[in-house]
Amino acid sequence: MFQGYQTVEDMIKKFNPQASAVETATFGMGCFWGPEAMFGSVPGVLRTRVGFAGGTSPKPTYRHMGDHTETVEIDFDPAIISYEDILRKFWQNHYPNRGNYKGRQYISMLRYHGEQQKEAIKKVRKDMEKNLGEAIETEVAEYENFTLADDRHQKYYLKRYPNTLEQLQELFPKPELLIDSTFAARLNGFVKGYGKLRILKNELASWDIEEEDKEILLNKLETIKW
Ligand code: MHO
Repeated sequence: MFQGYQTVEDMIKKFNPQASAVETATFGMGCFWGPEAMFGSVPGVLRTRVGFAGGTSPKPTYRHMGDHTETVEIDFDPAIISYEDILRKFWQNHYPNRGNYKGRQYISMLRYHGEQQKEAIKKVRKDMEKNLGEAIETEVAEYENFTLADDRHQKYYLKRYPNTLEQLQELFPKPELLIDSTFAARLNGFVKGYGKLRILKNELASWDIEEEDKEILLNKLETIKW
């Protein structure tokens, strides 16, 4: 049986597709479980995690979020998917003008990392407003902080499949390994109805990792009972 490893860096080198550059996107679009699954299924997305951002209160948690918002954070390879593509998916997959019916917990929110992302937001926002026929109310500001939510919220839909999770735990025996695994992000999307097994298999073939490690992941796909 595969013995696992000690650090997240080891896991990333072994099992995640290697990217020449990594960019981060931070956003809120309602309950964070769903968008984590959706973005997790997208080729070019390397890692997904959920937490709290956009507020000022210290040490936010799910029960005591203060003025923070449920937030999804993704690391992606800009050579495969652009930040503009991510923004289009973001606005196409939620209605940004619902108002703040539950305080700030579920507001539509973007936190940009750098000037390029800021400009991309302005540009895509204009296109999206044209499509929507109304002004978009998404709150936009510079990224300041992100606090990881407790473990039960990470890859939430995957966690509803204890059998699958048990099999993945052989490869990713610690919570932080599961959080940073590209494979786990894809499966979290898959169990929620995003992505296709056949496409995932093809994508795996393109990952820049050792053949024997690809085999380990493919073998998991075959042995997990869906
Ligand atoms: N279960 C809640 C949403 C949870 S999400 C992490 C509901 O459906 O209202 O906010």
